[in-house]
Amino acid sequence: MLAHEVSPQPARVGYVTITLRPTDRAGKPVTGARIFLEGHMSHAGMPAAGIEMTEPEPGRYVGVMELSMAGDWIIIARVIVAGQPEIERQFEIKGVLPA
Ligand SMILES: [Cu+2]
Repeated sequence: MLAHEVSPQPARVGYVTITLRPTDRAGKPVTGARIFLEGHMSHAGMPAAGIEMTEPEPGRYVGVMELSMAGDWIIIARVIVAGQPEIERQFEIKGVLPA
C-alpha cells in the first residue's frame, strides 16, 4: 500500500510537495527504499516530470515535483528495495489549478 499526501491542497501549477508512506503486506513501514516518481498528464505530447524522493525519517519519503500545467496528473511511483522485486504504483493528482 502506498499512502500519499500532496501539498498545497488544492495543488496549483508550480512546485508541489508529495509525501509517501509505503507499507508492506504486513502493514509495516517500508524503510531504506529508493523511490522514483514520474508525473504524467492524461494527454499526449508532454514530457514527464521525474524526481527521486528523499527519506527524511524512516518510512516517510518526500519529493518536490514541478507540475507545469493545470489539469489532471498521474503520478507513477517506482519503489525499489534492495533484494526485492521493484514495485510500481500510481495515484492521481486531479484538478491542478492554474498558478
Ligand atoms: Cu499537459
